Amino acid sequence: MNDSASMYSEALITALMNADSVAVLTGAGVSAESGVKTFRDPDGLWMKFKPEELANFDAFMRNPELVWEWYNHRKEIAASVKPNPGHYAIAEMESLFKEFTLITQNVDDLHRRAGTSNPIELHGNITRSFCIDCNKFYDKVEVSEQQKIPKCDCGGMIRPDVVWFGEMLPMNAIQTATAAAQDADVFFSIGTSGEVYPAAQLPGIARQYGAYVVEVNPGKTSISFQMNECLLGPSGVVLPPIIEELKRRKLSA
Ligand code: BJW
Ligand code: ZN
Repeated sequence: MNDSASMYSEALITALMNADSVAVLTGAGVSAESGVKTFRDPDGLWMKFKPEELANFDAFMRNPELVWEWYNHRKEIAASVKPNPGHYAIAEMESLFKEFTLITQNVDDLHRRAGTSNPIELHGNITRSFCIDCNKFYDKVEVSEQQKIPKCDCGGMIRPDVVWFGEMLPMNAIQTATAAAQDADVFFSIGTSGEVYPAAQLPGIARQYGAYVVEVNPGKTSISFQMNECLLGPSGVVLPPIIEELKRRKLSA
């Protein structure tokens, strides 16, 4: 395995030059340079908040007001920050390969805002909500001092459209993501600790099916051992030079 502090290998560039199909899995680390907190880093969200009190359905039923307060706060942060060079480098990859799939665990919508056309959102999207009784989807929900928990036309409680622990991932999303991992010639795992399943299985599936698998992360993770190459550094620093080099080689090929 090649471990390098941000410098990519010639093997990676060769694999990318020969690749028809590239897939990328991202996690919270990709948005860190935009100012969105990760979950499990020393200053991450789970250091301050308990997942069991906020990110599962029972917690929502016990205290919907608290859960909504937390998600409204995060919605405001997501809306106020901007995509960073890592998001933009990933968005550029779309035009460089015959097939490109972006699979994200992030709910902040920053990949779409950076120009990725059809991100597969494994854990939902914080900008959307739905009614727990009739499943009606809402793009915008109103909360106020009087109404701290948004209510549906049917009277049911509305919840954020995110996937909490113990909940199934959207079937179509996980199926498409698994197929993309199986089909990929090169697979990137970027800014994720690899702690949460089933997303954390995807790099291993890609490797098993023959992809060249690359991790981009400032540190080692619990899935680093599955990689062909680990690029140690922030994604906004590591990715842009790879894309620039690839574009240069493709132009002169
Ligand atoms: C940088 C950086 C920079 C920093 N550049 N990088 C198999 C085995 C074991 C357990 C399970 C299993 N299958 C299912 C489970 C249970 C559970 C699970 O995985 N538990 C584990 C924690 C043990 N999974 C589930 O419950 C899932 N559902 C499911 O499997 O359904 C089927 C089922 C149902 C019932 C019973 C059994 C099966 C659902 C998981 C839902 C996860 N939801 C959350 C919250 C989403 C909403 C929200 O945002 O509020 O998703 S939890 C949280 O973790 C969020 C993230 O998407 C997810 C992953 O985190 P991520 O993105 O990796 O972030 P971090 O913080 O962990 O890592 C950041 C990384 O970035 C670090 O490595 C940094 O170094 C790095 N970094 N700066 C690049 N600049
Ligand atoms: Zn309803």
